[in-house]
Amino acid sequence: MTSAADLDLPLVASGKVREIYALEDDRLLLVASDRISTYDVVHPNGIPDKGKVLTGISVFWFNKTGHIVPNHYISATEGVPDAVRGRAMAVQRLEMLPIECVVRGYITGSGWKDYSASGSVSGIELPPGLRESQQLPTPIFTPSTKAELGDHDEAISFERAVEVLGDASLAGRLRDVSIELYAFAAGLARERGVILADTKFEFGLDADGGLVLADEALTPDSSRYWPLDGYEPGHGQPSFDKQFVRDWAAGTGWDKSPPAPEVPKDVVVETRAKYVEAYESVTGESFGSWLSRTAAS
Ligand code: Q0Q
Repeated sequence: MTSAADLDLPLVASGKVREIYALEDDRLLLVASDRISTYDVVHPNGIPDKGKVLTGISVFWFNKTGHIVPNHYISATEGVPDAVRGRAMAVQRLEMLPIECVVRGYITGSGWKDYSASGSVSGIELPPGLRESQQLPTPIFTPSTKAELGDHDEAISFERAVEVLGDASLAGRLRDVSIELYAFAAGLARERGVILADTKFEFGLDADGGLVLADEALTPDSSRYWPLDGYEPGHGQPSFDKQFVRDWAAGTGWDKSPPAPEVPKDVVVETRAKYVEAYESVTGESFGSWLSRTAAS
């Protein structure tokens, strides 16, 4: 797979499974790799086409949500090197805000742990008696501060987010826009047989101080997607995309610390198929149409 050196572009930032490079005219190139991580540890071998599926899903949601808030997406072809076509997008460079905007429509994961211990999530009191994976009465905004690479994000209260941003009005707008984006996407996903349980947005400010949706949007890496078919509160739900890898990993005796084991071929094949299924379920379009639209000329 193409690396930073191959692209011959200045590297701006790198994450576990993605990189950002500098393009001309104050644009950036957001590149998604085929790497997969479970329990925050990256496996040595990737899932073919994972980067293209996640980029295609982001582009789908950027194109669907411009009526709610502007976003940084520019193009998946113009200015995108042939070597990363389909798994990269040119985006507007922004001044990124230091808050991860998490919206939860269902109580699961760390939110379930928080609720079980305290009856609340990130300082938001919830009704008693909720069962794991149950849909919340209304989606909740549970921000976190961005961790350094390798650390976990830290859940904070809305009040703390106001302090971190130094601007109560901006914090309120992040909350309102994040909830509106989630509700819109969750409604559309459910029509297509997929539950969007929760998601994480990142925003930046443009040169005029306007709020702009950035990073990836509503992908299986930044969200929990569950199949609607078989959904049952009262226990954890199977991840739409990562369940095969998690189930295999659980059977290997791996202690979830680095290094992660190599994913066997059959699990790679099944997981790729789930990513393609996620693309086609969420967007309503064939994955082949994404490949064709973004193919190098
Ligand atoms: C920017 N990131 C995230 C990241 C490592 C993504 C910088 N439009 C933008 C964006 C975006 N998106 C960023 N900076 C300026 N303008 C996003 C955290 C980090 C790999 C991928 N870092």
